[in-house]
Amino acid sequence: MNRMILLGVLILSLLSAAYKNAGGDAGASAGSLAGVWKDRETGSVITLHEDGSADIRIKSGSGASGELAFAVPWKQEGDIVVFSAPDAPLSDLRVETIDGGEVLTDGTGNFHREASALRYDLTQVHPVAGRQGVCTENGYYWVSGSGTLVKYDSSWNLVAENTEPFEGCTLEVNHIGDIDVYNNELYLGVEYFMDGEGKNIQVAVYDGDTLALKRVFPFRDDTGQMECSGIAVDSDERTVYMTSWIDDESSEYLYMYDLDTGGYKGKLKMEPAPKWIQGIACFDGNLYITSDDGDADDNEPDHMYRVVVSENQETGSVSLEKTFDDVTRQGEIEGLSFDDERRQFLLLYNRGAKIKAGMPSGFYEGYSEEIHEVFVYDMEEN
Ligand SMILES: [Ca+2]
Ligand SMILES: [Ca+2]
Repeated sequence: MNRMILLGVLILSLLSAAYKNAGGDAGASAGSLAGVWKDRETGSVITLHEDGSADIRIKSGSGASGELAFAVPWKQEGDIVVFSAPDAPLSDLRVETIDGGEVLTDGTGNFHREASALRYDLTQVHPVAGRQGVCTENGYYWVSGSGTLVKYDSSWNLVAENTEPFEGCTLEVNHIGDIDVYNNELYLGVEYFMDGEGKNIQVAVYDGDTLALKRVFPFRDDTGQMECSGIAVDSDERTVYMTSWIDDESSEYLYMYDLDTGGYKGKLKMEPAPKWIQGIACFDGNLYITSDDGDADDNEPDHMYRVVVSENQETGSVSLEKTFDDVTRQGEIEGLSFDDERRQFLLLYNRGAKIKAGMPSGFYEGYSEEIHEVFVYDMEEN
């Protein structure tokens, strides 16, 4: 109880210092209030998850007293957000609409939904041969399956294929996740994946034309990484980032390797960390992560999050970037890529198969096979 009273006093004092802002977030959409809400004055963040749980992180404006974090259940009743814990200090938060935007407010402080700087307009859908990842460079596209690599030209005609991509790997591996490309070399996180867990995780580099293995980064078994679902090259920071799909503490981190030497650089903590991560990409200095956090059984959409990395590469601030309520049928979100030249965003999405422990297991009604598609979005500044 003392902790809750202390929190209540702290929150009231923080909120009373928050400014009133008449401008709403134009990017906010109607419907569920789930998402990341931020008080721009203090940096305090309330994350309302669609499963009914909420993470609340209260920061002081000056940074003097640091940060408090707690979790409570929440639900939406009309324009009021109700936290189920009866003595939760934020139990009377309301939702107001200001200039078309939504603002969570207790009357003194305003939490704005973190809107994306980009707008994504779906323009094309291409069936592809692979259920894991996608990347693009110089007008070419590459797609990974769990154990295959294919290359397409700018019109999505197949131009190369490797059905034995693990040939030449010295560690036992059987799985590829999302992939990336840099200077016509493909970057893969390869691993031995079984029953939802990975081992022998390693960065493997492939030729962008022949799709043959060229080299691997030195193997490290002491990083704490339990699985590799995706990989991204940040050429400015000379860093290769790896994600983990497993829902445990190890997947709250991004694992970093030196692009030039292949050496392990350490891990970066995501705050708050998305769950069931399937892919990662770097664009305009930020990282973007796809998360299979919507249950296809209940027709829930999956999401993409933006990660702003701190200067020392120790933490990343996470906010909701896009809700994929525009795909053909809800299923399993996978890899992603940004095409800087064409200002396009590419998303690999699977539909039709029921997924158990990360593996296809039977089909939904009307499907006799799993369908893999790349959704292409034109990007505009918001
Ligand atoms: Ca995957
Ligand atoms: Ca899903």
